[in-house]
Amino acid sequence: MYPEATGELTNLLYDIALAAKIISGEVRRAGLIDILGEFGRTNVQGEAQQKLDVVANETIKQAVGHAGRVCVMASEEDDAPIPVPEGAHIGKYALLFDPLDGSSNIDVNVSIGTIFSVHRRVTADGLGTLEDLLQPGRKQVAAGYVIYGSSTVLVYSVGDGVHCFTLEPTIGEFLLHDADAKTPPTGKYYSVNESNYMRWTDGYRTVVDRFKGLDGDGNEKKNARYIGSLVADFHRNLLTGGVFMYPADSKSPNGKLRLLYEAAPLAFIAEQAGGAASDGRRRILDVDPTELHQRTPLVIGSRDDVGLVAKILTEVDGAGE
Ligand code: FBP
Repeated sequence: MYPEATGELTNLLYDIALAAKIISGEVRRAGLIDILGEFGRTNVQGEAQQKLDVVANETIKQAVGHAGRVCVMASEEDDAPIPVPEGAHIGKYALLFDPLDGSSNIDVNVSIGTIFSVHRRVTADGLGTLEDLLQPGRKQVAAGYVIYGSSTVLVYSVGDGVHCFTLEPTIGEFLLHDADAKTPPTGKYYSVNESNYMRWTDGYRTVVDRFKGLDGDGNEKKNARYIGSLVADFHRNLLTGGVFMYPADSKSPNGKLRLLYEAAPLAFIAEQAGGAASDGRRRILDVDPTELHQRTPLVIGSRDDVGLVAKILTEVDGAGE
């Protein structure tokens, strides 16, 4: 397949899978071990860190940092780039990750997940830098996520389709269950936190009114589904078709979700599955990052649904800058 391949990327994906197995074990026993609730610290996002956020973060840093495939890492839970531990081999990849997505659902046993993005380094050698991390999504060499739900599922792409695995707990291995996942061009679900409706632009209100069949144009109505864990909402829509939105609004003018370790990796997966992802106007994978924890509006899922949202936003809110 890739004659120049060294196996380093494959091994990095194995390192991430190992971390996911450990995190999955912790999540499954969460109610039995002192791992629920707040850790007592606030992260760079201004959010109260959950104990499981910290456990997942440390697990990934340990499993990947010492394994010698990366030159630098970045996490939702760490302000600054994470250097490779002293003495560890310095690899050719940069890893960005959200160690535990869906924090508000951790303590209530609702699906949560881990999201990751891999870039090839752009700096020559030595320890990697911010430059290796601040790359547009189209430059990703791999991306994916893990869902800790009724089963633990790993979904990733290296730019050659989307592959889905389920963790077989009796042997502790991820087994392939879908070699080439595809998302329908349009779907039956829309997913958005409607409690923010009054803060949205007229464009986003028009979109949701349309999906509810309130626009009086007789367009087919969609059904609403919103779990409040990005990975879980994304995964459902990936399989069944549909569109997830986290708009910018009067309180969060750049949206809530993070570009580099939430929107860009999921956009990579969406496009590889035949879907699409935008910030309402631009293709997410073409957004050039300027900050490690920058936020972005996100519209992601079935290609025609994402296209329809962009069309309505342009018609109602104007083409923007
Ligand atoms: P983190 O939990 O990683 O901070 O992610 C943000 C998130 O929980 C997403 O998973 C989810 O889609 C969104 O925030 C929910 O936000 P809200 O509660 O505002 O709808």
